Amino acid sequence: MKLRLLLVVFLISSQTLSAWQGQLPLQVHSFSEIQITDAFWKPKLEKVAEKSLPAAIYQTEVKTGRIRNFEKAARKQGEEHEGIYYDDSDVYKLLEAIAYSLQNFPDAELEAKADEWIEKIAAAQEADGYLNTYYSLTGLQQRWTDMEKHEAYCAGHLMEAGVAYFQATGKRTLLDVASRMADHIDRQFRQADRPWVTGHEEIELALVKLYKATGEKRYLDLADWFLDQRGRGLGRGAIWDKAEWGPDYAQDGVPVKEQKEITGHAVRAMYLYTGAADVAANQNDPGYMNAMKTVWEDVVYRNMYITGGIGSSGSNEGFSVDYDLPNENAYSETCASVGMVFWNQRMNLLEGQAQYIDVLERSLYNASLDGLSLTGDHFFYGNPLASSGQHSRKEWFGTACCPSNISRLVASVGDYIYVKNESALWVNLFIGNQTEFELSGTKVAVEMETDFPWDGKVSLQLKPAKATEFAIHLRIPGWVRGEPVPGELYRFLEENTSDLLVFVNGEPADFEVENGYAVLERQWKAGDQITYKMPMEVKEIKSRPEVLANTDKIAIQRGPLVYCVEGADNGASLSELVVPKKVEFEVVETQVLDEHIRAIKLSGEVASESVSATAIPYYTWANRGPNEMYVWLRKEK
Ligand code: FUB
Ligand code: ZN
Repeated sequence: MKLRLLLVVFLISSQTLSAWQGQLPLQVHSFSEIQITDAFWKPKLEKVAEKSLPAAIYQTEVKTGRIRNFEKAARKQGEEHEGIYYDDSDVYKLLEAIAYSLQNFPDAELEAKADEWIEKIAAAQEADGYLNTYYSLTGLQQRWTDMEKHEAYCAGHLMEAGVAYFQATGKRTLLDVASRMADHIDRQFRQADRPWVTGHEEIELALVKLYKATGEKRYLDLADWFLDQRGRGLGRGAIWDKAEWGPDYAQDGVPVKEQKEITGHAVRAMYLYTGAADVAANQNDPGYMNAMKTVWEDVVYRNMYITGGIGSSGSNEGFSVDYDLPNENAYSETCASVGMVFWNQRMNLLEGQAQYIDVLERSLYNASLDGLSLTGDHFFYGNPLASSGQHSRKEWFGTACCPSNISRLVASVGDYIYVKNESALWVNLFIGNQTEFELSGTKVAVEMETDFPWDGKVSLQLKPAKATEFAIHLRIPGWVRGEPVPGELYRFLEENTSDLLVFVNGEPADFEVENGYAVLERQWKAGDQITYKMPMEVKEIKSRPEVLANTDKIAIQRGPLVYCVEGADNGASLSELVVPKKVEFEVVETQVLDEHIRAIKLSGEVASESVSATAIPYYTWANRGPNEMYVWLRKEK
């Protein structure tokens, strides 16, 4: 018995290793090479440009003192810091979102505003490269004394912004400011062998971006050094001193390569694992990946909402005990869902497995998008799965991490459509676009057309410059394969009745299924067309019995979208709704504000009484005033 177990372990780890020596990790096909033409996403990119960014700019420089802090730090006249010690990060994250948006929609006025801010940021940098307005204005002698004070977190967002703005505009000022701060940090800690555990992770993933943008290997080494600091009893500061939190709150209880469970603050965890995956990908080091696979299962199998949201508990902004997934009190921070998108993308790059995109897609289309109002200028910080009417989207928050996070994600959503290597491409998300690849040495223009997520038909037009052999991997979503999420936290009530259909030039195509993808490998020529049709049945979902909040309840999903019932469509007493055992679903085209959607009308009888209700996609709720809302609905036994 023991021998067999050993053999299995050996086979698994040797598979992992051989994968590393083969075609993995895959590469992101950058959104900057993609033109989004999609009817669902393009208006969202426009809303971010036209509404979200101006709203955030107004809050950042007029309503709050975030930009004034940089001006004051540059003046060095002992003026007071305004706001919270991590507010610089919001300025940087907003600049990153602006950089992405400028690539989608060039805008001279917006670019001039960003340039103006960047001059102010550069002027606030200390002579030794240090940059943090909180400490510049409250006393530089206190800098780097409390690991919880987010200095490295703010620096990370500065680096992400510097890289993004350089890539968008070719302008180096912010990138150089970020590099000087990174050099300062490297001298302070890694080169000085001075312990430092980042209380809020972020700099790790940012340093990898900085390394890739500058080619300076020391930034990658510094990222790895920060990861390696964790779990060794080196953490000092407010969170470590707080008895109910301790090191696990900041994922500092165990060295990263030995971690097995998800703990603590959800956003911190997501940024940590994203950074660890980035370092792993650039160092061909399977240590981080092997640990993260177990942590990922802990998240997805036991601690994730059906919306893809995570971090159910408000008290620690993070994880609670397994299966503790309350609906009305769900925290499910927008930033944590954005982090789920980042982390799952990296896991997919490392392993080439579609299951990570199943989770990414769920978090993106549901818990993340819910963070942004349909008007683009109001935001959710937490994303509950039930409401008695007490929740509403806000213009801004005291801690304003979420608005710029969802803005940067939406503006760069093209990053999640494809991944590639030298001789193959993987279609991960179904978003209408035009782009060009270089595959097997040939330029290949690709055009994707679809009405997803409302319709499951996707067509791909291929135009290689000359007939060329390469492979196309089409993701077969879990909700097509009959498994809403990897693991058994959620199951469909009924088996699937139809399957994926794939056609090449109108003829049914044979395909191998590999790692959750339909693989089409052949010589492709200009004009070839792939069409595939994913069934978009309305599905009822139940959760594991351990999730007590969902006992005797079902949720409704169609395609990647989780649905909810809201007072605006259903009047009062929604909490008394019982879904008939034999329920009929009808998909109807309608609108919520200016958003064209497919609603689902459900009807039937419960105890000889007719019952009917209208469900809308979860991400569209709370756009018509405060309302009752439920994702999980009582089901007739
Ligand atoms: O601490 C900075 C950000 O504020 C975190 O990522 C969010 O969870 C919020 O606490
Ligand atoms: Zn947030």
